[in-house]
Amino acid sequence: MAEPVQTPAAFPRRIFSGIQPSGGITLGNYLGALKRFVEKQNEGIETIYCMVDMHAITVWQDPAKLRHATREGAAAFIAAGIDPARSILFNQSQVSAHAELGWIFNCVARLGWMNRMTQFKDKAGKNAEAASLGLYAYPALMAADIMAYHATHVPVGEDQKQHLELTRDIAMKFNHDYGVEFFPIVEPVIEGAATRVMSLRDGTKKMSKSDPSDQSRINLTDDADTIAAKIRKAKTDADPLPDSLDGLRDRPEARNLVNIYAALAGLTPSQVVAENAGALFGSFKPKLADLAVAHLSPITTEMTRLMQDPAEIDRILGVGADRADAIARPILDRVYDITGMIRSRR
Ligand code: AQP
Repeated sequence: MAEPVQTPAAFPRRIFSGIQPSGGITLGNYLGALKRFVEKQNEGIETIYCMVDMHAITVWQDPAKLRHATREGAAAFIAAGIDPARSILFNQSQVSAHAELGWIFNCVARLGWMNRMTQFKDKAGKNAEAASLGLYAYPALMAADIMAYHATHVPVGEDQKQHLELTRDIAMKFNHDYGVEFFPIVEPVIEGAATRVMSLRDGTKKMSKSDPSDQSRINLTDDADTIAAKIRKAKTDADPLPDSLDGLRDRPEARNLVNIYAALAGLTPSQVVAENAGALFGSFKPKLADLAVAHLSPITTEMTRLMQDPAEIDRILGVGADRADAIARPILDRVYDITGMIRSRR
């Protein structure tokens, strides 16, 4: 679709992003998303972050586990450096504007667009008939999450790129159909050396919270020994590291470990390869394990401390939800007005 004429002054830079409490937060979520969220907050941009619990229930979640994962995810945000006084941090279901705008976007998004979403195909698998309607509609709710705040930039991992393109299409169609310049056209922010962290067991598969194998991922709750053991057992090959990235083209597992090292060390993958040319994995893996433990252990320790006071986490999420609602409600009221819905309650 063609880019509409934008009025940038009308849409000040605002960041929104979220993580599903569909399990524990992984190294993939951390490097692809959470670490970036902290950087954006520290750049002084207005940042709104969310545990997207309504997205999580698009596949079955045990209620007690969902509650725990939501709190644990919030603890991970704070432990990683999100300051709830500077960023808005809340859980999605406490701000009903998400669901309300989600419905309106269900009526804007076209079936043909939704049918192209590869994440639905991956998650629904062969038995798509048995998948929930929510899983299919997920990207329209995600568009609503972002547009409820007129967010202009969304830091995400590579896997969310297609959903952000759909968000742009929905915003453009809404603006076009109603003859307004109401929604901004969002920019994906996909940055860094590890925008797609792969499974430790299969370098062609994304590292994921819901992978049945715990060995496939590093969780932010893993202790130092577990992290080291998972990296030691990570699938690799017998060849040494090459002296340039070209030499990793057909070696997805090796490339993955190099990318993880680069993201944790604040280097580029080329620098990591140049510094470790000729090294065998027998020596590279312990270096990577030390780096991962040094980086993640303080976060894990702080998460454990925060989780000892769940009521305080709930309080922080409640305050964040009030602040989020104060931004989203007037935007939603305008949407009802634009779409012709009578609002006459006192
Ligand atoms: N492997 C990954 N590498 C880099 N970034 C990743 N993200 C997810 N996996 C990786 C990014 O993390 C943010 C939150 O993702 P999500 O919780 O909304 O859902 P997801 O993308 O479906 O992540 P998971 O871990 O695979 O969850 P499940 O297993 O429940 O589906 C997003 O910015 C995402 O790009």
